[in-house]
Amino acid sequence: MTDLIFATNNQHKLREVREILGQSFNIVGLRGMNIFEEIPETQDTIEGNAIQKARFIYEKTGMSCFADDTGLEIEALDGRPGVYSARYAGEGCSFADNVRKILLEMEGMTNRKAAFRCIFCLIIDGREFLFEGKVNGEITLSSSGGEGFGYDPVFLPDGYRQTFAEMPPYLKNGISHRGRAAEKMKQFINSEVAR
Ligand code: ITT
Repeated sequence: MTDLIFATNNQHKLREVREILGQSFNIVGLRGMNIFEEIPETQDTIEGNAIQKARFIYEKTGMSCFADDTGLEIEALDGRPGVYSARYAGEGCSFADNVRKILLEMEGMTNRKAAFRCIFCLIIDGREFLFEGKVNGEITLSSSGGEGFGYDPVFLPDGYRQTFAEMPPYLKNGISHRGRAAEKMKQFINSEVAR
């Protein structure tokens, strides 16, 4: 069993990653470590924030850990909300506030192309490794579905007729940005670390 701390305060991400990595990994979230403080996320790239979050927790605990930073990049909005996806509608905003804001900004736009991009930063014995996962899709005209979190109700992955929020979790995890990044990290750990 591989023990890893997941440097996240987002319980949805924690649930997804546990499901993707499976039984041979023991993934402990920050609550499980009794860490309740906000981790600084002050970089202006997704990579930079993933590294910053993972380093913060590694320095605090000295234990193997990883972080996930994710952004929704919308072509017609010049890549926004991107690295600012979490607080796009302002400090303390809800997922619904963010969704409302992008739907409003995109009103009347015909180019609805978007992608979720996710970077995992893994730190083991002080060594850092990055893994990327990306999924292309479109922003729908309105929200639908009650699964998932964040922008899932308005993200329609290419090749599917359901938004991420309309899919059962296993289906989203099988094709999502996070699923792809986590799968790469899993292969790396199984082949390079856990031999
Ligand atoms: P941590 O930093 O504690 O991990 P966070 O929610 O702040 O949690 P991010 O900085 O990566 O995470 O923020 C990305 C935001 O993008 C997140 O708050 C959601 O609104 C959205 N997001 C991330 N992953 C998503 C997914 O799989 N589906 C839909 N929206 C997602």
